[in-house]
Amino acid sequence: MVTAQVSQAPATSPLAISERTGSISTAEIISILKGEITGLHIKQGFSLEVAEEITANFTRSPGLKERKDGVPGQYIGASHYRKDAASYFAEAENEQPFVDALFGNLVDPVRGLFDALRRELHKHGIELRLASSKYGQANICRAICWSGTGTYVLEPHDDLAQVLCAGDLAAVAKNTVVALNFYPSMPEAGGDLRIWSHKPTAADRKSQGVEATGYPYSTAYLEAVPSHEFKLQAGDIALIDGGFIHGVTRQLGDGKRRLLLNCFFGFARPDLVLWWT
Ligand SMILES: O=C(O)CCC(=O)C(=O)O
Ligand SMILES: [Fe+2]
Repeated sequence: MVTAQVSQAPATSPLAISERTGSISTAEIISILKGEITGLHIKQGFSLEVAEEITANFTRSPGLKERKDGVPGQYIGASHYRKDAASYFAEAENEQPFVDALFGNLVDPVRGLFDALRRELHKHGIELRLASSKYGQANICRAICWSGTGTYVLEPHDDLAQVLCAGDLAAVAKNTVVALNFYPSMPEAGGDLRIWSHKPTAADRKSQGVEATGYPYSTAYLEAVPSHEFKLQAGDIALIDGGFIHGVTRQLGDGKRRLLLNCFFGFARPDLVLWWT
């Protein structure tokens, strides 16, 4: 007798997407933290002049390095991905001057958002701070140009597995991990952020062999899952629930590079929100 192989399609979770032009508000950011919105795209969310200066500072930075952890890209700053607290916070301390130099004497839009959110949460008795340990303190953001060569410059992944495996931050992964992205430079076409209607469970990760990393999910796994594409331009801001699978489409043409400033935050306790990279 032949037993039919039933391959189960991943369970879909609905996406709640909000896209508009203008200034970001702390109320919207808090909606993502609470899991009410899955993705928020603010077009022209920060100044193009600032965006250009950050891009120029990135390009000429002596701190610019090639990633060596299996995710192709060039970066400034530190990533908790596949690291324990000791290595991550030590790296963040070393990188601090290079991250600061990205902003030179500009009024830093990432710090501006952090400060506004901190003030608002404080009114509700909630503290917002950079994650830290005896080894050091997280940076406000990291800057990255992805350089994958397939369909995606950054393969489909979730941002939760890396947090679950980082012992010091694991408490945050029980809640929404918000990924905050600023785009100082974007190509004319492509380089879009695609988010799939699927929030993998531990069992899903295990079935895909990505328990420790959440990266990468195969095209075959995502084939039947609906998705949404954020069409991004320089000066845009995008926030997503990082528990949903997302990836970045290939850049078309050889115009401007795609540069991203990225960080994560989430509730570690009902009265504490931590921020890291
Ligand atoms: O480059 C982007 O738009 C998304 C980046 C991202 O998903 C990440 O850094 O984990
Ligand atoms: Fe991500």
